[in-house]
Amino acid sequence: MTLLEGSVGVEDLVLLEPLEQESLLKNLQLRYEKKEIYTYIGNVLVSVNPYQQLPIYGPDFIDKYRDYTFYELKPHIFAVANVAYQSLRFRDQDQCVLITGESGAGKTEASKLVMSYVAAVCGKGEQVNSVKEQLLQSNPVLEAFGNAKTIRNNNSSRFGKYMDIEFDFKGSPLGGVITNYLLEKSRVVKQLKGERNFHIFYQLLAGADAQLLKALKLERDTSGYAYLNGEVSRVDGMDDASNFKAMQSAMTVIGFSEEEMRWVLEVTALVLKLGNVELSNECQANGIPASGICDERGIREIGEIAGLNSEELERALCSRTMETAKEKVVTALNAVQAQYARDALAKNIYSRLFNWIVNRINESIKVGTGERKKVMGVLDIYGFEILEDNSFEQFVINYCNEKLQQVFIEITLKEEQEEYKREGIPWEKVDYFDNGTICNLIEHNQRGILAMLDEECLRPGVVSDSTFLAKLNQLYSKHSYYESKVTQNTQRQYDHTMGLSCFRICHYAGKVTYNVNSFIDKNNDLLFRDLSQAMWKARHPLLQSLFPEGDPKQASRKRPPTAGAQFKSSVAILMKNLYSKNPNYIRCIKPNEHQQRGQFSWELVATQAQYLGLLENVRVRRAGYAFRQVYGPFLERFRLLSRSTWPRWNGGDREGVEKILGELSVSSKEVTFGKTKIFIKSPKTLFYLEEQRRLRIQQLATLIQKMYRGWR
Ligand code: AD9
Ligand code: MG
Repeated sequence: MTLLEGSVGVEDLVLLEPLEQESLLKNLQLRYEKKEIYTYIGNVLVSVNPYQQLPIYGPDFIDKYRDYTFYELKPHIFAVANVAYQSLRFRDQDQCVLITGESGAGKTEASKLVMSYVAAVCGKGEQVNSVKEQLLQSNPVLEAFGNAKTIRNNNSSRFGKYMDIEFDFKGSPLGGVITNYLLEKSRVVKQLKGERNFHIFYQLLAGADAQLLKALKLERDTSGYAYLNGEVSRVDGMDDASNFKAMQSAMTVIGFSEEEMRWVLEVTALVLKLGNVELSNECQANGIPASGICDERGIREIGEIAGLNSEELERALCSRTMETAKEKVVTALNAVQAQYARDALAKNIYSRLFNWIVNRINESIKVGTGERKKVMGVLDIYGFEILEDNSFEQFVINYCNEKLQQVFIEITLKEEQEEYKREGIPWEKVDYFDNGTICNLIEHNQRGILAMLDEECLRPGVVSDSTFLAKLNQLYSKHSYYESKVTQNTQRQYDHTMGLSCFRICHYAGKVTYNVNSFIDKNNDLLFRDLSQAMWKARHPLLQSLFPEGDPKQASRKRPPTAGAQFKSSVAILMKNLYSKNPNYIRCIKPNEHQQRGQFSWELVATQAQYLGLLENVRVRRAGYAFRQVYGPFLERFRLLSRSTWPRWNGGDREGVEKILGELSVSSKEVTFGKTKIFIKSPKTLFYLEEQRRLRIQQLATLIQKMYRGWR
């Protein structure tokens, strides 16, 4: 097929002619201009963010997609959701829907569309509807606390999310489990120019009535809060007050009690108020500057909300206790150190509150262990990030994306080849980039960057970000995917743009330069014991429960795992989970940097298409086959199309399939017979078969009607 001017391009990139980056982008652009935002690569869905509401998600579309097979209708996210759900139900295969793409590409919207489609087609009844509502209503709650306006996306998810939805044998939802990954907690205390803090703070101030604000000791005006940098308080098209109401009613649906909801808002208010606690070098302890609190009222109010003695809180913020085997030594912190401690406390309270909310939702949607379940996982995780200044957060986010790419490569590409091998079908080798070496560079148990970082964090003596970097530079001086200012080997150009405190990783998606500043600190993620102990003493039940390590009886001397180690192990669990399921891919693309409808920036899409490996994906698909199925079910479905196999067939499955395709004169170039499966090259052939089947069913129905009338 060629791309005709004025047409909407090809619906499946496998049919593209000629196949190259240019034609692939042209096809996406052509379709985007015609508001056709979805395109297939075989069973992978490419989705380009329309930045406008399209009339393609209503009940009419749900009905359409539930009744047809994958290739019969236009490419659509509902078709992917439908295949996943139907395979879960009728083939007894656990599914996962992997949604990837960069910030603002449409992952979260896609995940909500998948969830709402599945909710619309799965089961009925009061009990089932209540489970569905709980699952769907988890979104507004998590978005309020975990999303924020960034430069790239007005509703950017600042955490990764994986949700398993569990079904019974009839395909009705029973409940689910949400796993969250690494909330960007640094946002609580500081935001970039043009960005906001998490939505909930603005929602609370705009949406709470006067009585609630008074009870929480808050003022409505956002400009009075140091943690809401004041520069942007409103987002175009976003109604914080009504979102607050929606969030509250979502919490009620999920099953949060009135009391729990009050606790959550109190802890949120507490974080805001903590930001306004000004610390200055007002006292002098033995001639050394020591910090003190300027605004006594603020700290008193925090004490009242938290059920804490405010003097004790002040002491915890302004000093640090070092315990040795023999004695306790209390040192006064200077203002800078105390501000650091205050911010660390705010970040910790907020991120622990977020985890508590996720756990509380999980408690409500949890399914009993006795039942046999089928599972559909939906992954909406932060996309690959290349910012101007990349730190520890970008490092772990990009590591996660590197792993997801590995899953994609291994499953889609390697599996594809291996299946042909297993089925005894000739295979033309397609070269693809295997990113295993990059994953190893980061995660190798002894020699990986994360292991080096942990080693440095735990090593006694003077450690710093620069000793960590020096270690990396020494270890990876010859590594093909590692670069730094001092490891320029003979093949590489000396790079003047890279700072001395930086290292660079050549990720599958592009080169990213990371600044090591604060890597040690962020990986350690330690909160002074004085603060956790003070929080544990709070009479506020929720706040207290967030700091179990503050309990002097419980406090173990054992160091908690580092942030990097925790992330690595949760990624490993995620990967294991994904490998055990049948994957369905949605690759989201962001068409422009301005969140504008109708704009298609060629350069921007080209970069994404390249690192999503779209062309490579099409090549593999095209060298291969768009459709394959085990002979038995295929014969069962199309048996009625041949006189030899209908109404009865006593031969083998493969022979039956041969008979059908022979009788329909399907070209031998179009199909290949594997050991256990039939392989069909183009979606068109499959579509032709489906069409023939439909006509035949109509014909049979008319026949039966006639016979029935005859009998009467
Ligand atoms: V981030 O990595 O969390 O920053 P996402 O999740 O990839 O990012 P998101 O789904 O939040 O992006 O989409 C960004 C915005 O694009 C949404 O707020 C919508 O305004 C818009 N969008 C995305 N998908 C669609 C769609 N299918 N229809 C209409 C859409 N608008
Ligand atoms: Mg998102």
